[in-house]
Amino acid sequence: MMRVVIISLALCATLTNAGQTRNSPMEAIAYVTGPMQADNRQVKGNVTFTQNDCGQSVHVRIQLEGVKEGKHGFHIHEKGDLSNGCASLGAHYNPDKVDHGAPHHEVRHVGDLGNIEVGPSGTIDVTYTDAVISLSGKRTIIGRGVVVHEMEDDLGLGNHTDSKKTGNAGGRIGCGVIGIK
Ligand SMILES: *[C@@H]1O[C@H](CO)[C@@H](O)[C@H](O)[C@H]1NC(C)=O
Ligand SMILES: *[C@@H]1O[C@H](CO)[C@@H](O)[C@H](O)[C@H]1NC(C)=O
Ligand SMILES: [Cu+2]
Ligand SMILES: [Zn+2]
Repeated sequence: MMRVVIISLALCATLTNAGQTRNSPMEAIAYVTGPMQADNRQVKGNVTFTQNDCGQSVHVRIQLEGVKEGKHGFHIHEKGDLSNGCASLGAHYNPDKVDHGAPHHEVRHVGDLGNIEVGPSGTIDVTYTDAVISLSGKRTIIGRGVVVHEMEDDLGLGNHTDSKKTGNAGGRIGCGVIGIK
């Protein structure tokens, strides 16, 4: 764990001039929309990301409406290309080329943020932190995609053939590109 922290600090340091440390938090936002669903719902909202300094955890705030009640896979995907809607955002952001997992697993894609759980209102406003994603350095999520899935992410624990690749979370009901706020 200590080694991971030191490496991410070193990656951040290459971005700033020698001797300087960044002291303003970085903020990013993704405006999220999705295709009209069969039940006439449409996912809409935003996801904001705040990182107080290099190598620190990222605060993620997810505010969405129009989501079907239940659990939905929520990931960072590798591309920021919406030319073919959510489909062109590519696969889960996975620079380490490892198996899909849960946010708290040792082995996970960088983009694996687990599930969001939406109540009967279809709206959600949830905030949590993640220590693996970053808003700066070589493995920044800026310019990549966020995707809300139709189904629950099985966190790599299911027996479907896609479990270790995507969590078998089904189609993409909402998405956006992460930009600097
Ligand atoms: C994000 O979405 C929420 C809920 O729809 C809205 O209240 C808020 O103003 C939005 N924030 C931004 C920066 O667009
Ligand atoms: C595993 O597969 C079996 C048979 O295909 C299925 O009935 C079961 O629900 C699956 N379990 C999980 C956790 O997906
Ligand atoms: Cu996904
Ligand atoms: Zn994944």
